[in-house]
Amino acid sequence: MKKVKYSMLGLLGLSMIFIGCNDPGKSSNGALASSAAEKVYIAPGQRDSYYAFLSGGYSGNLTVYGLPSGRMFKEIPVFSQFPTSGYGYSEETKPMLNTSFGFVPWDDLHHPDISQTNGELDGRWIFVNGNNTPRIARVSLSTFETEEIIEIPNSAGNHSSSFITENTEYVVAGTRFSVPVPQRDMPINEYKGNFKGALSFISVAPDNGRLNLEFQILMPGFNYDLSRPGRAKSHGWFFFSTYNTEEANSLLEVMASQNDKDFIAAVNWMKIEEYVKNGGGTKMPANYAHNVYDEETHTGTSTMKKEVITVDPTDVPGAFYLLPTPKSPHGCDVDPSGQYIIGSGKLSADITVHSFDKMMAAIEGKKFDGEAYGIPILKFEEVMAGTVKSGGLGPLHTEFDDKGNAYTTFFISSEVVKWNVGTWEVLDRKPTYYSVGHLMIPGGNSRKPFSKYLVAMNKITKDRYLPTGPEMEHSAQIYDISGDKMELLYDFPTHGEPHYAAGCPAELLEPRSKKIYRLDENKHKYVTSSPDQARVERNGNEVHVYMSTIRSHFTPDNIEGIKVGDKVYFHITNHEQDFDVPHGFSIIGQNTSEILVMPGQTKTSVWEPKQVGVWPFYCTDFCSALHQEMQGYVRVSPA
Ligand code: CUK
Ligand code: CUA
Repeated sequence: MKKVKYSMLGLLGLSMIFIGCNDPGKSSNGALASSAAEKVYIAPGQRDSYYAFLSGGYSGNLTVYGLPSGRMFKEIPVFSQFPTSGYGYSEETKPMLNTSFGFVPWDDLHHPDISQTNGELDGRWIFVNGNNTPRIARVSLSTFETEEIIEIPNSAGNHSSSFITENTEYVVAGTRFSVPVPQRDMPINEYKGNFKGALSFISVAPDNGRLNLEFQILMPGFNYDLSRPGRAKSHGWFFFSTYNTEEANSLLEVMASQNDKDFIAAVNWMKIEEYVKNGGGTKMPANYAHNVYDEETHTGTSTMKKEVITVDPTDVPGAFYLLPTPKSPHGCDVDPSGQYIIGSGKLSADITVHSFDKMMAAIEGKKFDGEAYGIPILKFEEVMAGTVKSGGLGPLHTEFDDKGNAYTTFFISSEVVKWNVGTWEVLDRKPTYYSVGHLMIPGGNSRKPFSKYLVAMNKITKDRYLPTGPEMEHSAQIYDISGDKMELLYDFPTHGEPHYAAGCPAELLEPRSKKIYRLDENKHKYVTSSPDQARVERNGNEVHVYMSTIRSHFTPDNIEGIKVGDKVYFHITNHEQDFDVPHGFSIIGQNTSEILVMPGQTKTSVWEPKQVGVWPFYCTDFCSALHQEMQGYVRVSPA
């Protein structure tokens, strides 16, 4: 492969010039005609027409917004401990953060993807990835709670994740870093040829969404950046962008002298699935946690898995090909028809589009340009469908509308460029403020986009809001894309770093998202089904308090017989059966967090009293006019 000199620093420097670039005729901040205000204004009592789920990046959480208002409705904790609800603190949710490395109460969440049926959003679940300690989570879109987390062995920097196949057969996770597989003590500079890049296929049970790591493909030691499923005509394939195909163990070298082209890896997962079903692949020891939150018992459990099936690409001929793609492609996107695979070389000005039909013909005609570790490299000219001469710099990510257009973000030139899929003609461009990463059109990553709004998620905020010390929240922007030209409507701050987002029409989630847990179906081990079952039980040093709550009382509310050195478990069952009436619980000196208990639910908080005395507890959520009366005492006697 040819080496070209590339000055990355020079390119990045350009961003400073482009930041703040003006659209002629608009004011310098991109603000618009007054009609923009009407388009995002949701009058009191009215509702938004779309849900948007933004990743929270290093917050570890997923945030829920309304479009077009940009109002934040909820923060769903996934890879974090979250005092607002007690997630990761309560006994029921602590197991969710278990890993083979122990309790890891943080991660870096990048890419949400909503479940699909026949390539269209079905709104059952949303899947997200944890980058740092590789994990995939499934969040319910009826409870808006994290229901399952599976750790991914043999992976590191779980970045080309968590994208799903057209019928949610699999949620797919690709490793960013290649690593020794299995992990072992070896010299880092022996990376080349020895490290492997694991691509993981995790099946999703159609009825309840339960995850199972079915197989891992051990690819050459590249970095696997992003991925997308084939859809419609390309259903059965999955595409992964790669960089560092040099297999350098220090990427400084890659920046200075980089391959002219890296690859998009095309993987025929249906072929591999069949191969594995017929007994193919190698069983390999691997330790990884599988954490499930059960809705009936309201309790999470963690199990350690011991084994994974790995697949060597050379063992499944016809299932793996490499499509040369210029300049370290970052984004890898597939259009709604499944015909075009878009690779955005982030150090490039142009966008490369591959054709699925051409790819199949090139495979048929064996139009190869060598191979890498036994995987055929297809000839660039044979698979390329076209190039978008964008005039921008640093293309990253692309989404689609329902009219045959694509929208690509440009990080360096800070803009969104709209172009036609098929003619590759640029139709419109609008600045972003500033340095945009991903963008999201509801359904824009499916067969059926809803082409009303586009949300751009920016990496730099600078002067957009009132300053808040040395750092500001990231910023998203809403564009109206219903007309020929995009129109910037609104800025809103996000929480954490919004890498990517998924959105859907509001009616897809209603009314199932208005959830009440039924008390008579509560199968929690420590449920208090009626107030007369409330009690205190001692078992050695362990004390179990079975407590019920209803406006505006805890039962029991005077607890005696507790001693210093005891471990007190407060199992609190919320007897409310009305929508939106949680009760909270907190006790003095608690070194975990308050917990919030939903109607019909049981949650457990642990308290280890250290001091003799009579100590109060109270409800933390203002629940009625008598909320302030919702309190009690625990008497703690000497050990
Ligand atoms: S990444 Cu952040 S801008 Cu993790 Cu999808 Cu490209
Ligand atoms: Cu219950 Cu306040």
